[in-house]
Amino acid sequence: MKFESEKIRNFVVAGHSGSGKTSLCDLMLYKAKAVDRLGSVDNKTSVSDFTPDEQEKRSSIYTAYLSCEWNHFRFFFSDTPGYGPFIGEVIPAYRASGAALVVLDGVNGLEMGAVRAFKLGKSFDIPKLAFVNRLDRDDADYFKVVEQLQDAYGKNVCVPMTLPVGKGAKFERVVSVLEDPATIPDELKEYAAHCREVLFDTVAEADEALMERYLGGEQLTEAEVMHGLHDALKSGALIPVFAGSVTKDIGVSEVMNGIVNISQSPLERTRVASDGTVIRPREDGDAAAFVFKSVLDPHVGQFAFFRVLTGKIRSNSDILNLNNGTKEHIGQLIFLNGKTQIPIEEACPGCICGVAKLRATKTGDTLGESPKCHVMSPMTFPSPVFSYAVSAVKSGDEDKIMNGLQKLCECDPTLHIELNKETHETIFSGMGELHLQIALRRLKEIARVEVQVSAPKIPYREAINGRGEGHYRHKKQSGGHGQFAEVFLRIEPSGERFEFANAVVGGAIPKNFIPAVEKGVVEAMECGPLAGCVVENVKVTVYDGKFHDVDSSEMAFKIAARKAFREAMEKANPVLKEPVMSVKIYTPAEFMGDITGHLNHKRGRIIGMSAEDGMQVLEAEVPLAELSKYATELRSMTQGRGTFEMEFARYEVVAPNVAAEIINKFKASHKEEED
Ligand SMILES: Nc1nc2c(ncn2[C@@H]2O[C@H](COP(=O)(O)OP(=O)(O)OP(=O)(O)O)[C@@H](O)[C@H]2O)c(=O)[nH]1
Ligand SMILES: [Mg+2]
Repeated sequence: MKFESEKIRNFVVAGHSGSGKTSLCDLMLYKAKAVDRLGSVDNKTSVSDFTPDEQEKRSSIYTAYLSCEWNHFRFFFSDTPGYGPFIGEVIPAYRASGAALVVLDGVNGLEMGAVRAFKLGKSFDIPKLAFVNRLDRDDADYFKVVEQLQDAYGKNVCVPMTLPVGKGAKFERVVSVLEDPATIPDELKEYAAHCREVLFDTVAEADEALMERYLGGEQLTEAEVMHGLHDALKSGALIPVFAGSVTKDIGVSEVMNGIVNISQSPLERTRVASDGTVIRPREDGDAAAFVFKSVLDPHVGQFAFFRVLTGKIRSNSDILNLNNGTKEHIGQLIFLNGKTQIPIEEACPGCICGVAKLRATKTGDTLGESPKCHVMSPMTFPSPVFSYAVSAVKSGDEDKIMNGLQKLCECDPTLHIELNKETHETIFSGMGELHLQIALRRLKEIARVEVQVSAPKIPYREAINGRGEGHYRHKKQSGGHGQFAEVFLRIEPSGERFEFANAVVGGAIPKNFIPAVEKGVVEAMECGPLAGCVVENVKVTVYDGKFHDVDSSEMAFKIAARKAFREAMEKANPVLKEPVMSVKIYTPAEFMGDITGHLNHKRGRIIGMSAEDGMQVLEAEVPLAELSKYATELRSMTQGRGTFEMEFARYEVVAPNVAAEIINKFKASHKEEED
């Protein structure tokens, strides 16, 4: 099978969960005869939602890469999950695509998932098309959804290309606003004429010569209109809106034709490499491709998926990984239809294809036929908002778990794994509870290990508000080899994490033991006196001591310093500090009251409010300790429509009443351990 870039259309299907993206993709495959039988989400036969997890939930979890031929054009498209926490699957699909087809529910209209889909389209600078689906339902209202879109993205930008004839159960077909007005039902004539006028205005505005003819009353040819719409779509001046029902197979051919007729070919899509060079795709010349995704196949191992940017990549050829200089061998190239792999000989710009067993290639790398090819910038992903502390059920499985989790993180950049040095826990983070649970189920499949999870400990820290002095004489001189060391030190608050000064005069502590004193202090700082947390922001000055010619040792000075530091800490008004996060919450306006009230209970500070694409954006600072279940809480507070981002802001002193609770809890659990 060979492809021609001019005849490729490459798009991502995105939108809110439940709007019908997967059903639409199954129908497109069926209509294009890429499959013999129409797949169905409800019957668990979808080509796109093929994993057991997706079939069980009847909802997409992973992006499925699909392909079919329509009107002699090759479509490479992807069906993305609408559920917010699976954003790590959606971003790579956008990066690989040349346009976004945003699916909306004709009843619920412009929901959070659709807003996000448009926003991603804007940030990846790709044309956006809208398909208003589920218009067969009685309470659906196409015109209301169009109005919502126009309010959010511009009245003359979101223009209907097709209109529904009949409503609800009587919805029977769509008409194109560009077709002969005589064939448009009377009740739609005026609306269609208005849409046509806006479209013609848009087309004419882009071209002075056309504008002159248009204003002079001349008819524009169909080719001129299509060309103009194509340019307007490309520049973002137009978001064409289509009406339909996947269940009834109404309006879908019109969307597919629209994609063929007015969206870009991959040869038109220039990209900027990380060194600023503009890449203009061509079918000849040195080939380059961007690896946007890795998939773990239990049988084959790692599979790399790439989008060809320029030139042709062939099966059984060599290529360079431009990020690390490794020579890679491309074995059998394939493209996908869900889980079905279709072998191909060569791939041209716009193709989305995959290859197994690359040696040293990760997601975000660029492959190139020559070292002169340019490296593309990697993708950026939102930071995780939900974490588990994970540990092995069976001791000895720790390495297997770590390896397995690392592989999962390579496949999904919104998953993170790290060993927290302060709490000594392995922290597995992602975009929500369900996201992590699904990943842990995958871990069980690939590594055959069981893990247990708990809420991560908060890495509190301890600091001081005042100054303090400490002294300790360590002496064990009865029987055997004796031990002796004495240390006097003082501590004070510091802007640095840790400062150490030696103010000992006259050799009260010989110079060679000073490093041991510092080591003793550093060890003591690992476990503060209040709640056993790491101590920071202290300056320690050792100013006096005593030693013994025979019995003093490094060990003895370490012990003395440790104890002296602890005494000084207790006198220096120690305080507990906690990590505070900057939080950005996106929500429909109706939930703002509940969200702010809830944040107040969480010791949160509201920093600001604004509006973005029809959503309210609330910025706040909230202690991490209050956010451990926020991803889940926000979902339930907003019926799944609110999302949030967070990042570390700073450590702040914990209010005394809250600190007392934490300290008491620590002391109680410590006592239990000692008992
Ligand atoms: N009435 C009606 N139902 C539809 C239509 N299209 C899809 N559905 C149903 O809507 C439900 C959700 O459809 P999906 O295709 O799974 O939706 P999705 O957008 O892929 O959802 P996520 O994968 O969760 O993001 C299924 O039960 C479909 O049968 C339609 O045109 N009309
Ligand atoms: Mg789906």
